[in-house]
Amino acid sequence: AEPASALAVPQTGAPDLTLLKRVGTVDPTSLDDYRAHGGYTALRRAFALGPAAVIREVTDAGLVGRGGAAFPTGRKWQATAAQPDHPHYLVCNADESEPGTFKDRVLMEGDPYALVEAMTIAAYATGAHRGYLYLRGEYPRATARLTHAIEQARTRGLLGDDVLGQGYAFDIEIRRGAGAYICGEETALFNSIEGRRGEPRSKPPFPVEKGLFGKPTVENNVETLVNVLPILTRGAEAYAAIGTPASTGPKLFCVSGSVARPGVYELPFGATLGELLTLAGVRDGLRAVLLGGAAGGFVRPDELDIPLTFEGTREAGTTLGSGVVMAFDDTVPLPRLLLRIAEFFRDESCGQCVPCRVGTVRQEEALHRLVDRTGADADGDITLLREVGRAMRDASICGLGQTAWNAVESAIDRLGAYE
Ligand code: L3W
Ligand code: SF4
Repeated sequence: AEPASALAVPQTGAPDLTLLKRVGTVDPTSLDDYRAHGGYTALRRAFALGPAAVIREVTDAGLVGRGGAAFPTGRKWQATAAQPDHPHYLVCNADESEPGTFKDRVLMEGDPYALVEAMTIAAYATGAHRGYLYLRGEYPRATARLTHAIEQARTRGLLGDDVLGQGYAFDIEIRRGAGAYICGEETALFNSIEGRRGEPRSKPPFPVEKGLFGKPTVENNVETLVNVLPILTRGAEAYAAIGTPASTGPKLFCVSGSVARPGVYELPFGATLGELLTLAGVRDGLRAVLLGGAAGGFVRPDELDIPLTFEGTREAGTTLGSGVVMAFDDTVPLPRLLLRIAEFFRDESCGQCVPCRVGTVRQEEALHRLVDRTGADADGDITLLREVGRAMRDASICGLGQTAWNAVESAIDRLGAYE
């Protein structure tokens, strides 16, 4: 049986601009059914427009990356397309591993052909003829669905040497992760595909210039790519009318924890945290909400009017990340929760750079003392946490170390976790 993991909340007036519109409706194993639900109209439009105009549409739509960093997708595509070095590669980051994130799984399991079509458009726009889909190893159903969809698309001339009879060659290879969170970092992911240790590389150079196999590479998250379909079928202007000027379009939110109806919710950017939690049925006694996952930060119950946009969360001193909203009521022991987050980062650190390798251990030790109350000096441990956190943020090579102290810091400063 299918898990009840997708709760589509269509936006008023723009049902054909939603990302989840086919999830739960279309047969995910049938290419014919995908086409009957509007599939492959976006690719046809892309071929009619040509690569430069496709990039312009994506740029005008204001699409930014949905993996957490919100980098403008059109700029990334343009930079890759302009590289004289060849071949160009497309990599779809489906190594969804941020604690509390499960939106890409819902898209891949429920509407796999949408990702195949979107990857084909991204590759066409950026001059790539080979795409890699790096899929989280713990997602067997998504792997089976995408494997089947890719095979069917190949059989029907939608992948291969002559896509849709347009003389354009493109194919997709699936690579499965093996359980390491760090392989979701784009350059560690490239190393993993290349058969090396999954360790991040120093940036710059950015992947658009030197990525997979040292070649120009466009790397996008699953949700980012799926957004390209409504942009092309409805046009940049209609798409950009959704949300706010700085955060355009629809967004998927992963709601879990102390709520009656956990699941993936789709809302236009700009809805408030409180509106989303009301939809999910927030329980009495709400103590805190973790926004953006383990790499994000906590907010208080009196801050539920924060708008769910990149700029709104930034102004509120927190982050939207990849759309994680985890609610905790007052039965959850906060110090233990923080210790669990610290254990996660210590476990997942690749160990390549000292601030993160040592800092995540020191952070966990201090949080242990605070939980067990074995430390002689709680204030001293909090001072130590701040110093270690600053070193990790300032001196770590990649986002894992740079964000490993975010949640703990916000719990101390916003929630008074150890008062
Ligand atoms: C060309 C430049 N490209 C930046 C590219 C860069 C990358 C993207 C974002 O992710 C987030 C963090 C957490 N020319 C460029 C350029 N780029 N400058 O833009 O880059 P960056 O470095 O800002 O971020 P990042 O390292 O890619 C950090 C989130 O990731 N995170 C975990 C996420 C987990 C999931 C999941 O499970 N699905 O997404 C942990 O840190 O929110 O904001 O492509 O190459 N000048
Ligand atoms: Fe590895 Fe952590 Fe350094 Fe990133 S910050 S490269 S995960 S040790």
